[in-house]
Amino acid sequence: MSDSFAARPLDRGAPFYVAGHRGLVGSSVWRKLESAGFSRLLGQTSAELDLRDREAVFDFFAREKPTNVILAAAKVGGIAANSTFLVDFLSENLRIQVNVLDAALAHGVERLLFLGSSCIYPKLAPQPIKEEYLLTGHLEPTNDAYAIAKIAGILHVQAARRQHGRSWISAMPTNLYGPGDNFSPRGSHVLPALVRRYDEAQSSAVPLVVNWGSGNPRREFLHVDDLASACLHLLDNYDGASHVNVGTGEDHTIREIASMVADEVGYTGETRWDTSKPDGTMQKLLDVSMIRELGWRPTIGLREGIASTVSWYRDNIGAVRT
Ligand code: GFB
Repeated sequence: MSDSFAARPLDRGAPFYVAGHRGLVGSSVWRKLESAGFSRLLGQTSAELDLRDREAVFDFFAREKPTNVILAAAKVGGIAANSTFLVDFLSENLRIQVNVLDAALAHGVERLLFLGSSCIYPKLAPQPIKEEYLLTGHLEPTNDAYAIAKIAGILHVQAARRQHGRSWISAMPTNLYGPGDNFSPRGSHVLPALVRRYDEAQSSAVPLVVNWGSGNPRREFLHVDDLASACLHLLDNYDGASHVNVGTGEDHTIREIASMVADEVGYTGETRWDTSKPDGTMQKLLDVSMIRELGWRPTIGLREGIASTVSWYRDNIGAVRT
């Protein structure tokens, strides 16, 4: 790729802002950076800094002068939330991104990583999906508003590279899960929803569980701690214009995922599928050759990841986001 340069490993002593450090992704990134020896991590809760407030964001960057940034703050949710709160997903994500990226540009941030999502790709993209398939077809309607905001973020980062020579990059993770996820029945993604539903059914001896859709769509799941390690790997090793897919390269039907979760929680009752609920896209498996060539691959297997998520959920049942 012509606009791709060898990156130098980040300075572990430079101020590093993790936007969204309390979320699923940001908290994992924070733990990863701490364990990798970063000594000046900056984080703000949404009560301390509302990223939709442009003036407040500029004041924060002027005061703290971060050298490096990971933009993990976003309004996120599963298929129901995405297809219901379209304006919120479009508007809030655009405002957060534009404010953080503009402030980072104005205040000289050197390395920045923007996080997107695999839903940026066309609904009917050939599988596995290569980075270059972006903007080659229509989006999946259940998450088009969110996807358009994320696509704008990718373009914003590329524009900062082209117009201002910034060494900023973007990563596109596949479906994520792990400790600290949102387990709310209406707002969550499928994996935490299944963990909660099957765990509740098992503990109350409910004989029937009803999941959404047909169970036939295929999804690729990446543990959030693997994503965090990929983010640091990319910042240390990659400085190119193309966004980079981050996934495992393997997918499963939702039916298979449900069965793995049921096994893990010890549920032995019946499962049915409510086909009045949307399936969403039938497959979005990422082509992960690019990140593999950059020397990264995931280390947490799906069964192991589901087991640790179930155990985290059970330990934190009183405090999970509902
Ligand atoms: O994880 P999920 O909400 O998001 O749903 P997407 C994945 C699949 O699981 C769909 C099925 O086919 C759902 O119908 N499913 C079954 C369930 N039971 C449930 C349940 O109880 N809750 C949920 N949520 N799903 C999202 C996008 O799409 O993926 C976002 O809306 C984002 O924009 C995210 O990109 C990664 O994979 O369909």
